[in-house]
Amino acid sequence: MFSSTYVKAIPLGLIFVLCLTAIVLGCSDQDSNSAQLGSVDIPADIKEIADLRGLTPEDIEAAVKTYHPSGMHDEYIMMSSGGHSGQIHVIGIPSMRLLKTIAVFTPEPWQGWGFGAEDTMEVLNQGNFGDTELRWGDTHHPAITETNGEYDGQFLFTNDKANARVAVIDLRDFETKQIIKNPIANNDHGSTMVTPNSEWVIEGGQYGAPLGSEYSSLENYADAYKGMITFWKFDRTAGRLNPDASFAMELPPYWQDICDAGKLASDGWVFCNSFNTEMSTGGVENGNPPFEAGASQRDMDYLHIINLNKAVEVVAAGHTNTVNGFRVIPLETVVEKDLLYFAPEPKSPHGVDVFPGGDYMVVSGKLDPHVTVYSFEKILTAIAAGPTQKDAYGVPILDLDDVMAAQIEVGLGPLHTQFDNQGYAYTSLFLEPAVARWSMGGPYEDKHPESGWSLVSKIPVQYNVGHISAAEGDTVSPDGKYLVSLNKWAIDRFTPVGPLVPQNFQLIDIAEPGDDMQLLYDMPVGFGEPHYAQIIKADKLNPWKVYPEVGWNPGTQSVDPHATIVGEERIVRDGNNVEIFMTAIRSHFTPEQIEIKKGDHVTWHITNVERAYDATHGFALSGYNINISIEPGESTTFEFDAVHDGVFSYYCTEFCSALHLEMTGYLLVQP
Ligand code: K7E
Ligand code: CUA
Repeated sequence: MFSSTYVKAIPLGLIFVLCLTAIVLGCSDQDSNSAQLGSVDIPADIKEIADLRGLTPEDIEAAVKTYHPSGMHDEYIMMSSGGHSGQIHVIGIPSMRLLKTIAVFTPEPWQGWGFGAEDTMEVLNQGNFGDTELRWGDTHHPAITETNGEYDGQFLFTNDKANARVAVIDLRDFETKQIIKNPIANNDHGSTMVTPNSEWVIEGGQYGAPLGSEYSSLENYADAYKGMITFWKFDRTAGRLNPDASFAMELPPYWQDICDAGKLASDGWVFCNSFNTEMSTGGVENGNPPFEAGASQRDMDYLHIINLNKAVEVVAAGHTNTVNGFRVIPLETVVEKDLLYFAPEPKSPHGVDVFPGGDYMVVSGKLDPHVTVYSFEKILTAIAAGPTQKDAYGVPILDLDDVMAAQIEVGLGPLHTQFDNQGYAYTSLFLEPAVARWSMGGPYEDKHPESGWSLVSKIPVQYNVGHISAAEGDTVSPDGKYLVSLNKWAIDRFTPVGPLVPQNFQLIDIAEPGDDMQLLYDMPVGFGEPHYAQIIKADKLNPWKVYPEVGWNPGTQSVDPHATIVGEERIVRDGNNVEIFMTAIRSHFTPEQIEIKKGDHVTWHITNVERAYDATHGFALSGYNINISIEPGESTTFEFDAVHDGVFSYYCTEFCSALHLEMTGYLLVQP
């Protein structure tokens, strides 16, 4: 059952479980008191435990492949979208342990995200819509920064479908540093895929609307409503997206869905699928076809093929309009400058995924049992030959027969595709539900010359899979080994917890070729409904253990001018303004008594002067909605108006030492 390389990779800590496997699998026929695996004695009572729990040999093999004894780290890390939790979840692979939830669009108390700390409030407020403080998001597609098409583990982007926002997370401290509200759109979806060196972060639109949050009647849909794709310029040194160097393209008001960046052979191009090319506007209550019928009438929608490099030139030459202060290439210019081509794709498609070599792209038609593979070489040839068809907006339409490389019948409800290192692609099948493994033909055929483009095998999943994520499975060199099926429905998989049921992440072993995929683990996801996730080799991440210097401001990633060192703690009064310079160290805040007057404006700085790994202090102030996490070395600032008189305790929320309960103080507010 184990390949020899697998056994070599199993550390001694797993021998116990391995022994169990050996017994149940019948690898050993020793007497009932002990058995042998190599030179290791196997306790016989292990078999009894397995029998009692009703575990099969396959179950035990799965346990051996995923069990992590205390202290063992995971080989891979999965960055999962958090769906409408608005956060990112960091999950170890293959143990499927939740390591952290990174607060992004939604306030989160443990990280002190959005409860006073100035740097966190600033980031959340960047994402406001006018005066409305948006305090949640719907994250769909996280993207790790890439160098030459490989994850480099430096930054992570994600989108908020609900409000058309994009966030930047710095993977040195796993904290969100920037939220950008798209100035021309109110929702997005094909986001945040990156170009192979992460110069551009893609934000494709979803539901057509007038650009810039303008009003227009739905009767004007075809003229006044637009699709869009925004390209955010990433400044890696600053660790921020630069809106002034960014731009958008106006697209026909079809509903752009998912996008992927070209790479290698197709570097400089971007691909988005679309639906509702019917331009249905719904209105079932007025006797119109409902959206789900109105938007599915045509047999074909359009794969959008976008020449990004050329678009950048067009922007540099100044051929843009300005919408809400943001540069937009108008649709006429998009057409005139040959920035956009369409290729027909089977109706109401969902995923579009670029092959590791960038030479093919695959689209799944949700309502079609095939995946359709397009050849980029053929696309270029067809463009050069000059397309003869155009859509109503003048966008050239390539002939499907001219650009298609293959169509493979994979099963019902195909959605998203990932890749491995064995020449296989994997497509989620929402309706079956299952994950299909198919062999990639063309230049990938040398891995299995007999198969060509064909379905190889399927593994059922529980249930209704959306995205799938394979280890480095959307890079130029996928790793294979593991695939996670991000299932929407769990139904009977876990102990019932009321009508709202967790999602189910299922880990699948894809190391063996052919029809030998194995389900290893179910992880309940009781925090929003994730969409996409990316799995990065853990050793590519190099996060800080403590902040580099005492007094560090994570907002600026530099020492804060208001950082306080031990011995310089003080309270400074200037009229009604009170400024507090505080330190935190096990097990006291200094100062411990602060007396102010009602009506004072308080600016409060706290520096955690610890240098020990994990010596985080929390800071909670009753009555004022202040709750902060101060990690080792961090300096933080918060401000408030002393609107309540009375006696308020502040205390440390992290059990940091035996005298943690004494890590407290009094804020006395005189009437
Ligand atoms: Cu849910 Cu990529 Cu937004 Cu498919 S998307 S599942
Ligand atoms: Cu610091 Cu408890």
